[in-house]
Amino acid sequence: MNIESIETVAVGGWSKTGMSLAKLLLTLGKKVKVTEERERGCFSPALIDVFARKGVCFEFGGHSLRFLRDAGLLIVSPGIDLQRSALSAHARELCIPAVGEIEFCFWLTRARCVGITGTNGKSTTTFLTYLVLKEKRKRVFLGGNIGIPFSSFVRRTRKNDLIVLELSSFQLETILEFHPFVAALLNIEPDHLDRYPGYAEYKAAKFNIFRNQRPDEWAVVNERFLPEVRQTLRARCVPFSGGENENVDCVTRIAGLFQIPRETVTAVGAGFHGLPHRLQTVKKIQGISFINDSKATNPASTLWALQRVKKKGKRILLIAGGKDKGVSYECLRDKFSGVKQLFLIGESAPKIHKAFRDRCPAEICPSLEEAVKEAYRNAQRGDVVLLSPMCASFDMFRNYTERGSRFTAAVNKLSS
Ligand code: UMA
Repeated sequence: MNIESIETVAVGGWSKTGMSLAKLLLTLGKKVKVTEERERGCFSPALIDVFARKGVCFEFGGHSLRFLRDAGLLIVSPGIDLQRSALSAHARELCIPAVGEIEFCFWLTRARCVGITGTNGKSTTTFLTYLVLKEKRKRVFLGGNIGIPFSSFVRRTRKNDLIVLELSSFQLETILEFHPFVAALLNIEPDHLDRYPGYAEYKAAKFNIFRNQRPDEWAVVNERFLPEVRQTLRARCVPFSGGENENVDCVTRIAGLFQIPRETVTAVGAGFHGLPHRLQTVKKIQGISFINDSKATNPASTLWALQRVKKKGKRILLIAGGKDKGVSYECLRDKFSGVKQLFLIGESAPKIHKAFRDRCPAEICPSLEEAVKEAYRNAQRGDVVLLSPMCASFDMFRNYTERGSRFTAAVNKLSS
């Protein structure tokens, strides 16, 4: 794509990605227009003003055809579903290419990308991969779904650098030519079924990571999914075992491609104590441990957390619920033996209550803070109060980090 000839670029969504894209486009000398479905009142006026003064035009409260008329390219944030949004119809009518941020940034870099996708554990794997590659290479960048937009650093990347990207299915929906030098598929479990017609479509979006790869590139694939992806692969395939330690196995395979030995992965792993909001111990109060696993936004992720906590022989008081993503919770019914009591919050509380009420005592709480208090009241020395919601956070919080921080604050309040 020849972006030099494009004068005006439209950006869909005024959030982390949209802001970062607007900044990047301004430095590239483009005229920038931002279109956002929510009303202006939802956003910081001061921030809008900073960008408006630099010439950025805004449209809030919807996406109109008129606003896009003079744009030569549309770049969308991952949260925008092009299958449903009016933006795609407008772009088609105006014959404007519509791409995602990952694709656009890929056009701007000559560095090699290591892309990692999967349903669960991809942030941890991506971060660990970044740390391991840093052991050998000076210039390694980290970004993507992990919370650092690619557009925020792409201009600093150079030819021999490495870019480690966590890639969500949303980001992989809107690629055209993007092809990582190493593409890794960690695992796939039902998730985001509120966005996709079914599990097959969700998986297909993930498999896009391999779509444009070249024969001299690498596909690192969990062997459980090999039969399904084999036909898509054009790159050289490196399978890894999809067992208990799939995160570390995957990182070890990626490291091997850069001649980094297993021992380095083990050493880096030993010094890495996990990411915030992922099975993070907040504190112990009167022998009761409080664990923040707000990042668990689907049942498979919560199952993983339950298994880890159960291994230590602890009884669990589980706080769950949030924005339902159309997935079934039934797969967890037989795995609930270690759960002593369930405290439910958010939109999905009635649905989860129905699925588990015959398995363990379950109650619906009006807020996360109330759920924390209730769980504490019911816990005994040696128990674990675990926030592992199985759902997205957007019904009650800005994102999973805000949910995790509110949990931590509520726990801290118990002991103050
Ligand atoms: N919007 C529109 N029109 C629409 C739909 C949405 O204008 O039709 C607006 C929304 O009102 C919002 C913006 O577009 O203001 C959407 O932004 P976004 O949801 O893409 O949010 P960002 O803050 O840019 O965050 C995104 C990723 N969010 C999603 O994929 C939902 C972040 O992943 C990512 O960290 C960030 O880019 C940086 O790359 C979060 C996530 O929940 C962590 N990811 C999902 C997951 O991990 O399961 C995929």
